[in-house]
Amino acid sequence: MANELLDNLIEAVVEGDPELVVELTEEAISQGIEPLIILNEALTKGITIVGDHFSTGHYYLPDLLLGAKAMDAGVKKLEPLLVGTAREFYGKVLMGTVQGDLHEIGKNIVGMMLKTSGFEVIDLGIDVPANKFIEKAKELKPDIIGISALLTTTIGRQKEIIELLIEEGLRDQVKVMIGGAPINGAWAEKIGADGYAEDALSSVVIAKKLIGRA
Ligand code: B12
Repeated sequence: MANELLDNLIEAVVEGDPELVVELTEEAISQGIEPLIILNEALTKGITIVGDHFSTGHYYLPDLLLGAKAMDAGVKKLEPLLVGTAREFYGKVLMGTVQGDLHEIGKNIVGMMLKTSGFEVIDLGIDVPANKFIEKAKELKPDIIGISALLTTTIGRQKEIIELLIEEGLRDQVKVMIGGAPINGAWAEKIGADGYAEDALSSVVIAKKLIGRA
């Protein structure tokens, strides 16, 4: 039953149907399925299929948008169940998606999980210029800067931000954690990031490691 429900939820994201996603997410919650299972095994799987359909030319941009809206509707239903369980304060994280990049779902989920786990998260949003990260880092003195990029054409911005931090003499005052679908450990190492994570749960592990609390 649970599996069938999760399969239907995947399908509802693939079909870009926010109302159905909300309905099925509520049903999954009421059946006692763990929110993280709903997130990882249904919503995220659904949006990944949407991306695959786009790369094979079966879906167009409006389909991507619909898929994103559908996923977002489900995530909003899960959010109250995921937040507010932390008992300890770990530190401050400044997050944003780089300039030229409008992808925010993954960043938002990472931010949500960090909050749940006891971090204060300041979200700069999407399409954030490198100098905005620097300006805000000076003003807010975060422990970690989290930089998201989803396009191969925008991941270079992560490098730019790290270079600016060095130029401004801030690099040793803050840890840098990067992420996004095209990001891997080799890229993180190449640009001198302190850490990278491929999903929201490992972001929390890495963030705690970076501040020496893992
Ligand atoms: C939804 C989506 C969109 C939506 C975004 C809506 C929104 N509000 O976010 C819209 C429609 C706007 C969009 C637009 C475009 N998109 Co798009 N999009 C996607 C799609 C289908 C899903 C992305 C997503 O939300 N995934 C779900 C989340 C949960 O996963 P995630 O983002 O990877 O995040 C996880 C990890 O990466 C990590 N993470 C993410 N950020 C961070 C940050 C830190 C600090 C850490 C530690 C971890 C971390 O943790 C997250 C949680 O698990 C992907 C396909 C894919 N497989 O990624 C394409 C995809 C990224 N898009 C793509 C493209 C080409 C585009 C467009 C250029 C299309 C066009 N022709 O206009 C535009 C670009 C717009 C722009 N300037 O940004 C390509 C990129 C190809 C490439 N190699 O560069 C992809 C891969 C699709 C494809 N297969 O071709 N897109």
